[in-house]
Amino acid sequence: MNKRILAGFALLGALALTATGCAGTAEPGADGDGDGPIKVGFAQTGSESGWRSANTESMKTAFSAENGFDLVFNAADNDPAAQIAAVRDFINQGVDAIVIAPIVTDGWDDVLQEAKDAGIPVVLEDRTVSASDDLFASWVGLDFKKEGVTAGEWAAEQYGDTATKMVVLEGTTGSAPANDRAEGFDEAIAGTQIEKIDSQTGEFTRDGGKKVMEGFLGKYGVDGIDLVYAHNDDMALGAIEAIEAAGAKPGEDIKIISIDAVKDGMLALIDGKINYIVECNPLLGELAAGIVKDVLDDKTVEKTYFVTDQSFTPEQAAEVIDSRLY
Ligand code: GYE
Repeated sequence: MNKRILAGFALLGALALTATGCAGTAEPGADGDGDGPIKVGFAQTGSESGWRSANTESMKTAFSAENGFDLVFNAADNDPAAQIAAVRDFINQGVDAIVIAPIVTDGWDDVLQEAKDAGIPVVLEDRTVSASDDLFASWVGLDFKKEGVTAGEWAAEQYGDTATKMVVLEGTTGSAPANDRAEGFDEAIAGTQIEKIDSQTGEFTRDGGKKVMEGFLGKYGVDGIDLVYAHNDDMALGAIEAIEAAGAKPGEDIKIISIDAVKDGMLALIDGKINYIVECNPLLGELAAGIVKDVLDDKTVEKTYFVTDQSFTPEQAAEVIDSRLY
C-alpha cells in the first residue's frame, strides 16, 4: 500500500531527513529552472485555533527563504470558495508548487485538475480531500479517525458502564477532521451507556464552542449533560467558560474530552477542567517542505504520510508540559 506511518513525535526530524534526503538546506534549482528559490503558494484554512497558529508557524519556518523557498501565504478565513480562489490565483501566478490545507473535503476536483494541467504539483497537508488522488502528489497529516477512536475508547472505559448523556462540539462542517473524529468516536462508544443527546458545529473556534455549549446548557440544563466531546481544544476551552458561567464545574460536574493537545488545552487538562486530550500534531512544516522538494526533484514520494499522535490524562500532561513545543 502506498502509504507510510510516521511513528512518534520524536521521529519527525529523522523522517523529514528521510523524506528530503537533505532537510533544511537550500537547494537552488530544485524548481527545475535552475535559478533562485522555489516559489510555493500555501493555501491555509484560516486562523481558527491554537492548532492552526502552530501549524502556520511550522509551515512558515519550513518554507523560509533560508531553506530555499519563496512562500506566498494565503489564509482563507475558513471560506471554502475563497480558498479555491486563492489556489487559482497561485496557478495564475505560475508558482512552482502549491500546498493546501483543505478547509472541507469536497469541491476540489476542478481546481486540482487545473493545477495538474498547468504542470504545478499539489501537496496536501493536514486535512484530506474527496477528489481522486491522481490529482495531487502527496498528503501529510494525522489519522483523524484514529484520534476519534482513541478519545471514544477512553470515554467508553471511563463512563460507558453508567448512563451518560453526551453533547458533541463538532469541527467545521464538511472538514475531514470533523467527519472522521465523529465517526471514530461513535464507533468506539457503540454498545456502551453513553448516549449522544446533541451535536452541533462550533467551527473549531473558542467562541463557537462557547456559544454552542451555552445553547446546550440552556436546553438540557447543567444536570442534563454529563460529558462533552469537543473536536478540538479551542471549543473545549469555550465550553469551559460556558459551564463555569452556568455555575457548574467543568471536569467534575460535566466531564470534557477534546483533541489537539495545544498549550492552553494541556493547561486546562492539568487544572482538571478537561479530563482527557488526544494529541493532533500541528508541526507538519518540515515534512511538507521535504515532500515538495522531492516532488520537484522528481524523486518518488508516498501518496500519504501519517504522523502518529499521543494522548494525555492530567497526570501525563503534567509530566510533559514543559517540553511541549506548541
Ligand atoms: O484539530 C483544529 C483546527 O485540521 C487537524 O483544525 C486540524 C484541525 C485541528 O482548527 O484545531
